[in-house]
Amino acid sequence: MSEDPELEARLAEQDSFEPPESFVEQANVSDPEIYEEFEENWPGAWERAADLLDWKTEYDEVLDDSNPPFYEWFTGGELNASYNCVDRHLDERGDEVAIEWVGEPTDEANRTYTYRDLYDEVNEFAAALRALGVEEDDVVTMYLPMIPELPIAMLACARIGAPHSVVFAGFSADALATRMNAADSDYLVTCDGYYRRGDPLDHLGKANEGLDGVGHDTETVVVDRLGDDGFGHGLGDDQYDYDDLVAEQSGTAVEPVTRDAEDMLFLMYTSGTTGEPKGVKHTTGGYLSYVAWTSQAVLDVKPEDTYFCPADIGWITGHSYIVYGPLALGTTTMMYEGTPDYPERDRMWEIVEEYEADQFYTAPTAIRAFMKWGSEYPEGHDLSSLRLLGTVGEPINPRAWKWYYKHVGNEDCPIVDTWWQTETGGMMVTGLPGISTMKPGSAGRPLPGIDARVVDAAGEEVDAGKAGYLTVNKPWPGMLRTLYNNDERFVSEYWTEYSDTDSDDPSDWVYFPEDGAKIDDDGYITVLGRVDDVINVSGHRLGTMEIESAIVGVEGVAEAAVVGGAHEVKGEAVYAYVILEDGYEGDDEMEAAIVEGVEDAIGPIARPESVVFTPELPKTRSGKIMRRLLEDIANDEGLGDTSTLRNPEIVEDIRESVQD
Ligand code: 6R9
Repeated sequence: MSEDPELEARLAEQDSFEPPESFVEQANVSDPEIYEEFEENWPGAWERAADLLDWKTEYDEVLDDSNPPFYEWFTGGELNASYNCVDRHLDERGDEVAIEWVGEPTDEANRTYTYRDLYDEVNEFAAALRALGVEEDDVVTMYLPMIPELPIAMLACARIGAPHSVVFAGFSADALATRMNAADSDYLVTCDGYYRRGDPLDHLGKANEGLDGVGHDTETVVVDRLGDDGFGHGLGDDQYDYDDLVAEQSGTAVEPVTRDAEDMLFLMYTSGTTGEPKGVKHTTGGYLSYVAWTSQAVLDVKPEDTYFCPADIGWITGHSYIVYGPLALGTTTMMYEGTPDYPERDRMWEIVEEYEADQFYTAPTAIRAFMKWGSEYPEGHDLSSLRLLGTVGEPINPRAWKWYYKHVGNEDCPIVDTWWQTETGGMMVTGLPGISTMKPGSAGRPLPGIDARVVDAAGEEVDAGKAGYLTVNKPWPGMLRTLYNNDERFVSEYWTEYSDTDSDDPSDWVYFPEDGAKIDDDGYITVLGRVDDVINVSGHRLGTMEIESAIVGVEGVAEAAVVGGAHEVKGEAVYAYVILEDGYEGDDEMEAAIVEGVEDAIGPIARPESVVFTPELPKTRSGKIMRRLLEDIANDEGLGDTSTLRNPEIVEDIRESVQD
């Protein structure tokens, strides 16, 4: 598969691709009628998703929409998520692999959990959590990297009806404390450390620092990941060793508690327009059916597959499409601890080859990095086991799409470009791989049963080719139910722009995801990116307000504005414009202090790509910072309309300092 100029030229010109015949023949979903089926029988067709689960008590109603936007799905139904992801597979698949874990160090053995092993450890840890005092509905926080104890702890919580709140391990101590305080969470599961590009990282030190900022008593379980490489923090009061707790419960079985369909399965904090992260609440019945259904229909997951998504479980993608979706279907899900370039830039392909992965689901930022590194890395491996490729997290440009299609998929695998959000629980706009024509750069049509549209500011659908805003005009089972303890903010964040908030008619309520989009004549949607103050760095959502408040917290900083600017690999990068107090110098030291301030408050992913010191910020006459202008400067795209600007001359000054 070396560079063939003729082939390259053909690919460059081709703007639509049919699903490969070999794929269509075996696809889980191959009948195009499915779109009509959902349209004609809505919401009844959603039973198809619920039918993928084992219910302890059948539900009475598919959808209760009597109190929009507080929709309820599969009401009256009862089930347990841990039972559905583990126990029910034991009879037929007890000896099959549930989780295949690959650590970053290459000289370390992988860890394989069959469904039976997973059952044992989930039960033992569930018993241990109970022994610690965890009761049904207590929020358990997890601050864990990509180690098997993370999904085990999630499933153990689900078993005893304790919602989990997973905090991405790359987030800072402050971020951990904020989330534990917001959820009033008394329990933490964390670990001593993990490996990054060959070096052990001290994680417990960071967790302990976070715990110092938690305003109530806590109990902490610590997983020993590093062994001899650990940092010797020891265990404090109210801290317990994971292995000891599990050993004490050896062989204990815990009856899965019966949960209502609408009971909370987990919380996930995500960035929004204001500084406070939002606690997105997902439920047991609707969420689990939705991720099982989309894993089956879009990722084409079958029980005998080995499915590989190298995302982090600390993000929603990992919750839905490493843990809950694949395990609900009884497949083998892979976990990889480290970075894709360690020890070499072919680590992903080495794993795909060794474990004969059937699917590979990653973010465009990773694909852009692979492309930059060169096609020799995937070409050095036998990737013929792959049947389907997927992308998630940000728009993918056609060039990267085609590179992925050719050099990873060998033109043999459909690509699903899946648009969705933490709030939507699962995929919303994407092709069905056995049915849909693929158009690189466009996510595709909304999935069956999903009523997504592209509208103008007045809510009218826009013509093909015109940019507008994405909306979702009907509820769906995987949707968030509210923001934790904050129904008001739930309504104001998602349900005001296009809804009649006085109405109790569900057709007057429209979900607004805060993304821009356009639609073509075939109904294919191209998502253009966020229209709020959220920056998408390497597929990770970061709030500008959170970053700005971190910068303003640095001594000597008077004011800051943060915007996203285009970045070759990350998609967007953080650009910070900073005004200093009198008497402070915009020197390297100050820049380092600002970068450190951001890393401490949020984590290294939010680190500014560049810090520009400026005497003023461009503002409108009403005093609003003109972010669009700063974005243009970051992207060097000209200055747009400066006529409403209070201080137009400042723009040129900023531009000059960026170019310095
Ligand atoms: C799953 C996830 C959500 C935001 C979303 C949008 C962007 C996600 C995309 C995409 C274009 C895609 N986004 N998938 N943009 N094409 N296929 O990423 O959740 O972290 O909550 O981010 O990501 O802007 O609003 P989350």
